[in-house]
Amino acid sequence: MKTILVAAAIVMGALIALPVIAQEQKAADQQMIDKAFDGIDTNQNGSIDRAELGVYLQAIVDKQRADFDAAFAEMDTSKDGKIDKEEAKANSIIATYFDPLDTDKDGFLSKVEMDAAMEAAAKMKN
Ligand SMILES: [Ca+2]
Ligand SMILES: [Ca+2]
Repeated sequence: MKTILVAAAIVMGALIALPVIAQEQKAADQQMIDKAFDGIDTNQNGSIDRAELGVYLQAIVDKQRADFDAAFAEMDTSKDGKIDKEEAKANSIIATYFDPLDTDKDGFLSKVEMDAAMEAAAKMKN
């Protein structure tokens, strides 16, 4: 189980970390931070409450999911909705952790298996 979680975290990182880091670097620009703050502070009262933060974090999760879906679709070159070992070769990390991620051992990584890996990795961060 622990191996699966570690593999999941690494795969997650491979799929979504790079764009997120790029965004954080851009956010270093003060203007971007102000803009982001205003974007989160939807009622424009100068502070961010729990509900506003919740909406913002949900948007990040949704974005990550969209990125994940896009990454999955890109890897699935045969468009059969699952990643086989040949397709996994496009990402050396996923290729390396293919077996632990293939929890039902059918020789394919389904979206459900990749989703489970993503959720396990998200939980591990908390
Ligand atoms: Ca496929
Ligand atoms: Ca499988």
